[in-house]
Amino acid sequence: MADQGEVKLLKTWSSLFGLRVVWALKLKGIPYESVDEDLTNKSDLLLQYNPVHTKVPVLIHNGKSICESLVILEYIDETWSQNPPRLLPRDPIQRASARFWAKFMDEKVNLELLELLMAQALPSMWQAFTKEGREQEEGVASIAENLKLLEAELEGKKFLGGEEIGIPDFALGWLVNLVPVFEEILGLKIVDEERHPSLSEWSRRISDIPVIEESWPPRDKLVTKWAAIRDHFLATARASSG
Ligand SMILES: N[C@@H](CCC(=O)N[C@@H](CS)C(=O)NCC(=O)O)C(=O)O
Repeated sequence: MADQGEVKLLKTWSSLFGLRVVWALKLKGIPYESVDEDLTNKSDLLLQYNPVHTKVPVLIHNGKSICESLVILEYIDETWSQNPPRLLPRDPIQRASARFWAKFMDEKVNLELLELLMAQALPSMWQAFTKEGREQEEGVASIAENLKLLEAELEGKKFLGGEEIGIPDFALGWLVNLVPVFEEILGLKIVDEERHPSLSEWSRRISDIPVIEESWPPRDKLVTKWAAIRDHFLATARASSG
């Protein structure tokens, strides 16, 4: 294999956006140095290499930085195009579709799940806090609509990208691990075998990929982290109302 140069990845232990990049690098067999950031005390490296958003992940390749997980995935695919798997299809219409679904994950599925977890908590949504039950039901209904769209898209397909795993699968991949964590904290079911057979099958297929299986953050640690985040926001909202 040609020398891949110096590759460094800034991430955190739990970042779902960081995981996308870890999977791409590992599946393509690209050696890299991993640097875990503390986002409460951002390193000079992070501030220097992602001055616009100061967020992880950041890929640093031969001293140049690439930011935003979906952009990084495309960079990896183009830079190491000889290394399988190909993360974006060759065919322009399929490429467009892969990008469409990756964007859909970020704009709809991922964001709405995070909002559901935080819903009553954000100070701007304090009004909604008093209507906890209905707000939550509305959130769940909206997520269910998006999951229905994904279910239809996945029917009869191995991966969202087609026969091979690709960028939209990476974009949705965290769902396999984090949704059960959110379900546990909120005490409700979001994805189930009966309503989402194709999504459930896809989840198992993703989980069975050794590189993905070995890189999940520990579940207990995730439950503790997300429960604490939610509690923190709820407490802040209560304090600002009182
Ligand atoms: N759209 C970005 C999102 C990245 C992101 O939200 N990263 C979080 C960690 S999961 C972060 O660095 N947050 C720090 C901050 O908001 O200051 C991507 O896809 O890379």
